Amino acid sequence: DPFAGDPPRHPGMRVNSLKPFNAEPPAELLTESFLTPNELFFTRNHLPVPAVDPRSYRLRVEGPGGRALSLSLPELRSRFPKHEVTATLQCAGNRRAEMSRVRPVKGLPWDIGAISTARWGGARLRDVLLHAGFGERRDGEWHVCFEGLDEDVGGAPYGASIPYGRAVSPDADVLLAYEMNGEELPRDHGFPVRVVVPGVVGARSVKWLRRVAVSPAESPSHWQQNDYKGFCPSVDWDTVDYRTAPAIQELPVQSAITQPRPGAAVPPGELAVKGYAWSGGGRRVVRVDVSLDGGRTWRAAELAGERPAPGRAWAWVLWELRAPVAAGAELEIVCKAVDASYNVQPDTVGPIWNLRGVLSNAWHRVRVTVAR
Ligand code: MTE
Ligand code: MO
Repeated sequence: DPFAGDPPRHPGMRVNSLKPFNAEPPAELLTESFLTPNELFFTRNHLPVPAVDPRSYRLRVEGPGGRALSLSLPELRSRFPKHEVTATLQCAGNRRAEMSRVRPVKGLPWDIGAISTARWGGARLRDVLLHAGFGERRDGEWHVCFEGLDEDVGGAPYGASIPYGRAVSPDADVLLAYEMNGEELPRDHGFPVRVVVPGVVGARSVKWLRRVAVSPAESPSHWQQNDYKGFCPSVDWDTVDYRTAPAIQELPVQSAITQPRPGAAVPPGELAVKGYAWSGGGRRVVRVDVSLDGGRTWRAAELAGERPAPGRAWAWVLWELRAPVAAGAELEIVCKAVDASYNVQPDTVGPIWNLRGVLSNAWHRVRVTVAR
């Protein structure tokens, strides 16, 4: 069993697949705290968790125009200043289950919990690349490719890439993280070193990082080339051509209701509706609108979160709306967020449906009854 060496996990996680391990925290726990506790942080593994000996661990950095580095863990920690960033990671497949209700899609049936937030600590990727002699700018199209220590049966590692400009930008805060919420990285989240690319789809934040390579081409990995891309609703598995769509990087604006849960019977009186909202690319969430009547009337929710630097809103906001509800009422609670570019969420799933079930960010709807 290639998964026999996987670490123990929190029994409260909602498991979507055991081998490889894929799990999300229950929705009501997700917004209990601004930072997600490490043991409740959603886990998205494509392969078995590699067993890494931190004493022999080396990170290789290479590519044309720079010198090759081989960094031990103590070297990574001591040669580069530790930088801390609070960032939300979201899987491209978050809320896929809602898409499957329109028409079945291929992928793990994530509910609304394939998103979590942590305070990450590590070396800036920028500092490591500049130390290796790579420049602030590069003419033409360049990418920074990442490889994990986890390999498929054919020996191919998990891999992904980001554009060079994001990797070296001092404002993009891309980290080679060795800490998560003040602790060393847990094994499920990439021990001993992972990439954290704030504002970008989780798939690019490569865990168990073994190699960073500057390259004129995107990562050749399956997960960069033939997955994590969006398509027209009419494209099916007979007609899909992965070369025609760009790899997902920054994600669209997103929000969801974590409380109450669908089908709940809530007491009459004052109802507290809670949830999260987040947008990609560092775009701050400026407003969350909530409706209790299926979208006919709306009120703006109270937002709570950190005060981010402009264009660097890497973390979600948690929101809450309190409203009186009458005994016996049937409510359709709806939320939708607006980001700093006034991007909004689509009202229904149908027009954004895609065969892989990614980028599912329609208005979130939760039906509840108010008890008598
Ligand atoms: N890195 C490696 N090496 N292997 C993986 O399977 N999964 C990716 C990314 N990095 C993955 C990886 C995907 S799709 C996501 S959404 C995030 O890790 C999830 O990070 P988490 O498990 O820490 O939440
Ligand atoms: Mo993902």
